[in-house]
Amino acid sequence: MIKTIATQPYSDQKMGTGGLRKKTKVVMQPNYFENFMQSIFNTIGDSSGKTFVVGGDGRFYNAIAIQKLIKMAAANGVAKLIVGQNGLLSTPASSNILLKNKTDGGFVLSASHNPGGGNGDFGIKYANETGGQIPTSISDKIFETSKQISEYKIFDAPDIDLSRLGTQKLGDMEIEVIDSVKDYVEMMERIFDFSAIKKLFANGFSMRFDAMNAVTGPYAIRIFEEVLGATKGSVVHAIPLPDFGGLHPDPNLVYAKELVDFMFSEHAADFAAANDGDGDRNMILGKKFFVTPSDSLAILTDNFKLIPAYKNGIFGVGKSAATSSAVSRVAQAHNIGYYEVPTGWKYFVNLMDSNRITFCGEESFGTGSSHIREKDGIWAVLFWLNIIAATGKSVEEITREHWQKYGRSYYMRFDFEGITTDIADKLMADLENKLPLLNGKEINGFKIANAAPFVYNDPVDHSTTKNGLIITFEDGSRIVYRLSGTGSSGATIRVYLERYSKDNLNAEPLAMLTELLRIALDVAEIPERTGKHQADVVT
Ligand code: VG1
Ligand code: CO
Repeated sequence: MIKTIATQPYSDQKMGTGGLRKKTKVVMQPNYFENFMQSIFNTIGDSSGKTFVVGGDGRFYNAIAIQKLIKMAAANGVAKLIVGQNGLLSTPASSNILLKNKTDGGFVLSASHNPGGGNGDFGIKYANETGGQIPTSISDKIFETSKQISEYKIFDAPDIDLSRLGTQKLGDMEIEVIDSVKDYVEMMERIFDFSAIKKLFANGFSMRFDAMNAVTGPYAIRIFEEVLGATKGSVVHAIPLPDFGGLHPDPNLVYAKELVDFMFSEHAADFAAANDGDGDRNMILGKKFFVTPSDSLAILTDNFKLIPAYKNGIFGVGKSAATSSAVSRVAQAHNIGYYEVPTGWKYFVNLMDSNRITFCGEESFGTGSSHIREKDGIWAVLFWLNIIAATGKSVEEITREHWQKYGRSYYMRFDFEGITTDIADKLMADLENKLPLLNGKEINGFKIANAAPFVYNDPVDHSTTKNGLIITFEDGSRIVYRLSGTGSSGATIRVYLERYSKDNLNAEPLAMLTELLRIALDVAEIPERTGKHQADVVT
């Protein structure tokens, strides 16, 4: 019943910032998905006795890919798969199940915040026994294997019924279909003060949660409406759809526009949040108020004592280099560890495993803690609700008080999308060569203190990663340049700007950053080289 199928290698199965991400049409090419999965199984080596978690965000092609994955796992000698009902598991839920059951790894079929559907994107995130996505050293091996693959193994059997909870068998492999939501809710109940949040809703507090027609709908309905008592209908776009109903499930000011418009209208709720396709990102909004993810990380960290699971102390905090420095001031004030890592959650895993950090976050709407090894959208939302319940303050009050105490890091990100790869690569290479000449220079009143590539030395496995170029000015302002590693066509240049003020707390971010933006574009020659005078997406 195990078939060995001859195949030709593809040359492009290299994982990026968060797994393999491609156009759905690319993944649907003959044997494309099978090649990639077999490359993973070959890299793992002996799978006998091993257990893996399997789920996805429900996007187009999930249903087909998951059946292939199950049959290939059985053919490759895997002992057991734990699968989310109907193939659904959010990325954080998957990490939890992986850790809770001490399994050997997990697969989330998702391209995260990228659009789905036949003309959208598809992806595969692969985590190992740490509960986090594999380090580059392993993904490089998988990539090398994929370039030489000549056959794959698959079990010849009818499809597995994933709607039925409980245990089934495929050959010698056990398949346990589990409730996608239950374990996750139990974990959240252990972390946060659910009774305080219940009281908040019982007293009429209103909330809107936008699941963006992606995986978090069922989690959000269960937690916010059924368990915590938010009004029915508080969760919108709650049914996971294969094409996300045409939405681009990226929770930011641009793509979650409907929610943003609602929160800046007269009918705004007291609090709102959105999550991305696979449930690891979050956006936090108050009434007519937006919290930047960098500020959110700083505010959550500053308030750790209000949360039952963290009240006895936290180890430290990590942020990606591109994220604003707001949290560094909080770390200093609380005298806790502070780490800056390259972009991508996998870089936090060693820091969490070695008890160096408890919280971590990225400017790209990702926040989380060591309760799992992925960022966690609903966790961040519950953290905010818990702070609101404990303090009786609004999102805006909490944020403004934070600025009063620590000053404010004005922060924005500008994305230049759809650039020819060669042009983007050359732009970054030329800019890197130019950096040493910039040191000490003054441009339009901004004096450069340091200009260098960001290089990270992992204190645990001692690996070195170079990602992005950073210009730091004497007043603490920063420009960070990076190429995106999650796109599925062309290149995206990301420009991150930050400027700190101790006492000017109520300015418009763009007004504060206009000069820096001009410098950033000039120095890298972005308009000249890309033909773009404006960013495609500003967040
Ligand atoms: C982007 C973000 C990064 C995030 C990654 C995965 O990567 O900038 O912070 O970790 O997406 O997010 P890039 O390389 O395009 O900048 V998601 O929600 O996969 O899982
Ligand atoms: Co995501």
